[in-house]
Amino acid sequence: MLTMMTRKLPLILVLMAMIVSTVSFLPVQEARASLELAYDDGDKEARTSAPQGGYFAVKFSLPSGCSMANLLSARFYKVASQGGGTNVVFHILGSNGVTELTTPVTYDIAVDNSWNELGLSSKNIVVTGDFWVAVEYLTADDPYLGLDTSSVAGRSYSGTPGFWNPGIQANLMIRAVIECIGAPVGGVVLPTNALAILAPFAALAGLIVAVSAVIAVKRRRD
Ligand SMILES: [Ca+2]
Repeated sequence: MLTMMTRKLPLILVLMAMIVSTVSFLPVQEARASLELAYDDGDKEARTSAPQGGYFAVKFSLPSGCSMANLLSARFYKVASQGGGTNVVFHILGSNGVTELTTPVTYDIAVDNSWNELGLSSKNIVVTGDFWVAVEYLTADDPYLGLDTSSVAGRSYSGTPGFWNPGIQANLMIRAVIECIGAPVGGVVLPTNALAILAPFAALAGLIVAVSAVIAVKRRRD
């Protein structure tokens, strides 16, 4: 009786592992959902603006576990200003802070005291490491950009591409929204439930137990 139970056990474990693997497929897909990269804390203490032809930029790094991503949008927190023109030009730059990853996009920062979001998903921009979101001012001192002075993440720059000044002692309120590409390897830092991350490992553990049990049964027969 005991021997029969032992023989059935590996089959049950294999079935359990298969079920867990199937279930884990859906949460892992969820883990690829969009992720906002931010170095500011979301609360502005001040504002800033650039001269005509000047740039502001934030240098972004992909989170660990994400080696490649689609850039879905760029965000700019506008503080109310009295000026006329609010058009700026967004430049998406590669890790060297110079190479344009897409044709620059002119965008109207229209909404006061709010995040203004430039959709970029149709541009199919793929980033594989650090990248920059730079904003070129067409009008002197307009629009005002939110400034988070609570900390200094060291990600904010002024100047022009290739001549970046890292001396801003605050965080410019420019953000990027990405979507990681490819299956996460060894877990990923995206905000998702723990089951999504642990399920593939649980399935693997189940398989190892099942294989060990089969070997044990075979040895007993020998
Ligand atoms: Ca703040």
